[in-house]
Amino acid sequence: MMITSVRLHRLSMPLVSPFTTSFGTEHTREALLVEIGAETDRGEVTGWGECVAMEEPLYSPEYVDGSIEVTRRWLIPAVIAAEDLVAERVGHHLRHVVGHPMAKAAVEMAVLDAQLRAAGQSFGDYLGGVRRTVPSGVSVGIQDSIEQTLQVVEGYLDEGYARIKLKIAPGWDVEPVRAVRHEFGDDVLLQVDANAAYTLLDSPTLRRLDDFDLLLIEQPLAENDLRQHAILAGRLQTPICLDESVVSVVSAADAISLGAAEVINVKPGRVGGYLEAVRIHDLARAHGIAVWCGGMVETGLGRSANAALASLPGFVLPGDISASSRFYAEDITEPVEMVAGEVAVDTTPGVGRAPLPDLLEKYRVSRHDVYRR
Ligand code: SMG
Ligand code: MG
Repeated sequence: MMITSVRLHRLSMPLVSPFTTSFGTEHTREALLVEIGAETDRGEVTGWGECVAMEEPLYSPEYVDGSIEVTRRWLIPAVIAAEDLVAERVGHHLRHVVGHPMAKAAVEMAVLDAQLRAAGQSFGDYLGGVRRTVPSGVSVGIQDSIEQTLQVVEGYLDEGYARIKLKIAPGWDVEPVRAVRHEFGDDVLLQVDANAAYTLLDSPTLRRLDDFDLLLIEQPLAENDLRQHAILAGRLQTPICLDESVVSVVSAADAISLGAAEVINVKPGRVGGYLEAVRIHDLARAHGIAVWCGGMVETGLGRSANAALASLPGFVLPGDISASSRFYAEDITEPVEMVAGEVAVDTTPGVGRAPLPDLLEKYRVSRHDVYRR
């Protein structure tokens, strides 16, 4: 294909309620979308990608304004210069730029969306999905009180979510988990996410979580602490799942061989794209390591693409793939719905959803016309 135009859209979307993690509180999602116009042998198509970098570099080093800059100055010029552009080679064309996996992932997603729209193939079919719906888990932020936590969890269970993930931080761990287990019983699929807030010295506290039959504990220690995660794994019964630490298939291979991860949270943005995400899925599956699809508070665009990824056979645990309504009163695409604990995988060509023009305009704070042929 030949790229004929590239536009970046920076959006500011209010969240239905503040989302607090061990690293901060979000009130809005500062989303970044990549729109690529392309000429293919089957005509003109538009492809959309979503960059999952957050407003501030607190979850990972990337942040929205930096992603706009690196995409505009280095990533787009590199793909424009490529001959015979196909999605499978985007990663290769961008390999000289160090880091910035979330920005690269968004460019690759937009090219892949365009390519699949032209080919008439859905994201799920292309990636190798084997399910029509995927189980929908919900991520519950840190609340002001145990009482409020129980109320919020009850609401999500009543809606039908298949799994609850509680965000934890030092001082907010054993008690909320105990309360939720006690109130809702042993059948609730329950897990926790620390977003790297602990150190190995906290292992006595973390070991107390073994009493609550959690599916996993996600990213207890810092991003670079692979060896320490392996040591912690020997001290806990609760399986350790890595999120922030796994930034590529190489780091997934390191984590698996070190015994640092019994489970991996796969987020396409964090690892540089959906194609690298599939490689991690394949590697983990070959090692008998479970994976599940993480979430980055995506709009309907990224949410739909994540559901497609989660339909691959190695995604054996419910993902952080909730309904649009979990975060947004109004999404910029047709909203993603959760029905009886499942989200349907879109089957129309490409990602299957695109921003609705008037909503895109409503929530857009800036537009960057990066390229026009
Ligand atoms: O999209 O459902 C979602 C959010 C899931 O908790 C979630 N994501 O570390 O896994 C994680 C966090 C990263 C974003 S926190 C603002
Ligand atoms: Mg996480």
